[in-house]
Amino acid sequence: MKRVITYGTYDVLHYGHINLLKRAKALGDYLIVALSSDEFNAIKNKKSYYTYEQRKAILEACRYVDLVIPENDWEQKISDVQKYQADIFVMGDDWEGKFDFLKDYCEVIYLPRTPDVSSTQTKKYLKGNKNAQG
Ligand code: C2G
Repeated sequence: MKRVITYGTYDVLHYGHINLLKRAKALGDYLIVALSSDEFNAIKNKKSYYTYEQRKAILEACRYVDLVIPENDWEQKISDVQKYQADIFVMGDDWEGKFDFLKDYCEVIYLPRTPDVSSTQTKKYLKGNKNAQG
């Protein structure tokens, strides 16, 4: 039973997120997503459109996700890997190298990001349309 863990805000879920989750799940049998809390998003200077509970409900509906846990700070990854017995830590390669300290505890894999899609871009587009509709 190979367990995979990944972290993120996962706001306004899009195919880039799904592409990451799909590949992460394919590396093992069980995928844990540590989902950034609204408070941690503030620390990351990210304002999500959906609340933690809403983002959690959306992720739990995703076929690739087995468990969603809260991500409250930058310091919890080592204890998470130990607590949830993760064999593999996965992130998009915009984080390449940033979490190599976890190599002492599990396999660390950075996967290529899906180009040309982001929650920020989607939100900007929708905002523009709303203004256009007045
Ligand atoms: N991602 C991707 N392709 C995109 C957008 C995102 O592969 N076009 C990946 C990111 O690399 C990340 C995951 O999807 O692995 C979630 O993206 P975000 O919600 O933007 O996560 P982030 O804010 O980078 O949070 O402790 C780690 C942080 O919580 C990571």
